[in-house]
Amino acid sequence: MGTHGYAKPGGASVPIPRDTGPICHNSGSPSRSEFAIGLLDRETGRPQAVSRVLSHPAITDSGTDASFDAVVVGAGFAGLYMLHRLRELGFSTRVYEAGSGVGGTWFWNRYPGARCDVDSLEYSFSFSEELEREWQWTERYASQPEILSYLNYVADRFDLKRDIHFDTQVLSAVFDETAGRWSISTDRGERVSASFCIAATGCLSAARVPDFEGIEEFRGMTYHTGQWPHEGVDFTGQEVGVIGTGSSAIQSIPNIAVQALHLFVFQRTPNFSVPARNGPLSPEAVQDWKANRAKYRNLAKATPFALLLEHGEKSALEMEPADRQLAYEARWQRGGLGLLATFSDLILNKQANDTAAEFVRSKIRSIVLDPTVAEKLVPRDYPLGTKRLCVDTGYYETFNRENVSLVDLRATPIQRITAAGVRTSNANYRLDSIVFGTGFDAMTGALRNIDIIGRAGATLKQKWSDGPRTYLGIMVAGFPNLFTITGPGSPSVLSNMVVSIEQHVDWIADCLAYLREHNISRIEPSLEAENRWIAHVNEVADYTLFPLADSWYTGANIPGKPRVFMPYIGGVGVYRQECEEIVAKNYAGFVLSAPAR
Ligand code: N01
Repeated sequence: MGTHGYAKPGGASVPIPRDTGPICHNSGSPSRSEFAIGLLDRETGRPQAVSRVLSHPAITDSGTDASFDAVVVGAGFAGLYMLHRLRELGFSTRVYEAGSGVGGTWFWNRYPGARCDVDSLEYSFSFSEELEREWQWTERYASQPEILSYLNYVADRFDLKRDIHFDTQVLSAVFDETAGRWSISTDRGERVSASFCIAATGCLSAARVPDFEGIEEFRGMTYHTGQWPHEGVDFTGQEVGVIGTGSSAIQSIPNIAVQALHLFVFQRTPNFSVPARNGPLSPEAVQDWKANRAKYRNLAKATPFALLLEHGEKSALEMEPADRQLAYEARWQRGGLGLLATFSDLILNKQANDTAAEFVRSKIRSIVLDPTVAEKLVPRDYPLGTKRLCVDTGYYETFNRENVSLVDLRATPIQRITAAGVRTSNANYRLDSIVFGTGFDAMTGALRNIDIIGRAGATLKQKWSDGPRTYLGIMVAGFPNLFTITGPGSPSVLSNMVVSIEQHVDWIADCLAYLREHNISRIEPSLEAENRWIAHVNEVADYTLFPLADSWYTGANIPGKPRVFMPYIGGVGVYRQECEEIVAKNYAGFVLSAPAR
């Protein structure tokens, strides 16, 4: 058993289990399968049939168009860096990307006000010192257009686009046991084979519109924040409804409100949000970062969330109330996610969390002038931070505008969407446009949308029917040579994604180099290692307050999705150390096999 692990209150730790056991390989063949697609028509913004399902034939390795060492699915931060590393190692690689350009999340999420709520200097690649010297971020938090420009700059600078097939969706990936290769088919009819299949599909890329009755009858325009039209949307003179109050809606609502004739915000669950306090980056901050980048990058890697937050070491409950209040106020004034790190136990101890939650509640009451509206905006039924803490610019203030109304769906639920707008249990709202800020089938949706068939004809969908199962969030037992960058079971969405992406990409690239060097053709986790890892992921989550919330972290936002806490909350520092130790022990917990003779 390992000696390091996730720190519990009181200094004890949850040990990370270790495994080296082997598994047997079975044979089997793929079968016909189905592939589900998104809900809003990307060109017209109008709803498509709610459960349109295509079917396509399963494929085998024979008759493929081309062979590669690796196929990478997705050209966001993860896919781009993966391609770069594979190129450096001399692996032939093809990348498939559903969008018409690079960027992934930052290609699709173009809603008004979209920006990252991690500091731009930290939310950027660290692998190239030259790149860091060349690129200038302009604001504390980079806007979506600036991040997309950055990713295009990266793709051009490292000449990555020539290996990326855009506007191409991967439909299936089937492991051919005899050949020991993946067969990958796309919606453009391409079929290629590869020794390694690497999913860089993102954690929040399967946009989701709830199955509202009557949605196809609506005569106005509909938009999803995660599939926003590239040419933008002008809401001037319109009655607009935004459904949802998660991070995306909270960023877009203040911007839509200044355009719309009237904005109705349909809120089911109020969210905690803290001010961003965005602004131009000072030349001093940039200079300091550039002078000390290596030190800052290394520090971030060892922190729980890969963020350079100042982590308070005391319990919130040790403090005198007045001092505690001053500490929260200082974080509130600084802006951003740092509020959650004010004390050491805010995500571990409900009583401690209550002090922070009450602080934010009092802020909401002080900002929102109408006390009835303020009370509706106050979150009550989950601890602060256990649904993703939102970061806003003027969100609560927006409810002081005369052209903004809050519709409390807990009191008056949506009954249906009509031709003219939204009908709740007590009113009809006439709308020109509906914006769905209703989130994503997070962490597993994009992977489940691909027909992935591993050994013995086992499908990933079946394997994950009770929740995702992985080893380290990187690989899945039964699916040899398939890698999932920031997959479920890794810190991913509970960290600065770019840091976690770089860590996974480097781990995978080093792994492929190791396999080549040792003439190993196949790698796959043992079932025992996977089981122990998932038990550990759950055990650690259960030490925190996270499971108390109905969040997308647990799949609770999707009716029928198994309720499992999907990311690893043990901390990126601990996790990185674990990944490195596994490698040092010659890939403990993985089964490595030589080519068949
Ligand atoms: O999605 P969400 P999001 N009827 O799932 C509501 C990242 N991100 O796109 O809470 C009515 O958080 C749902 O209500 P409820 C970030 O990690 C980052 O906003 O389920 N309402 C909720 O209010 C974030 O967490 C950034 O009751 C329904 C909303 O829709 C993640 O992406 C910016 C409903 C969905 O909120 C996802 O954020 C944006 C229904 N049937 C996003 N179904 C930055 O870095 C759902 N809702 C700044």
